[in-house]
Amino acid sequence: MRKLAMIVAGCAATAFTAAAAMPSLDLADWHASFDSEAHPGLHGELMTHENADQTEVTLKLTGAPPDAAFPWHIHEGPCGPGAIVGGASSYKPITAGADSSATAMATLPIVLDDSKQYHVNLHASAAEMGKIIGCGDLAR
Ligand SMILES: [Cu+2]
Repeated sequence: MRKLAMIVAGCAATAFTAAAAMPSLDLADWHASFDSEAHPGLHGELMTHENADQTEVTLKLTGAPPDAAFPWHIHEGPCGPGAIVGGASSYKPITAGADSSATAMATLPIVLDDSKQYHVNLHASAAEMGKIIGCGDLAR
């Protein structure tokens, strides 16, 4: 069992690396960017990468308040209300370092539907989930 798990993990890592290195435009991948009125100077960039039946999501922030932690998700629909995509437990809050930058990754157990709209949002804090401080529509 242990050997099998290592082989599977190795294949996944290899496939991800090989695909990430490709310079071509991959229509399966989505991206989004946003700024924050609540935190002037805060900028977010989101990229997705489809990997078999999963979606690897990377969110990068610059200009964030140092040590701030923001819950974030991809939601269905354009910026506004919408269900969380891939389950809330797939996402861990993104935490800024002393240099005001942050990177978070999430692995969603699904692939995004080309016929749907999605957005990424940044919540003010775990205690203020209803306050959205940044939002960007996903585009391909
Ligand atoms: Cu959210």
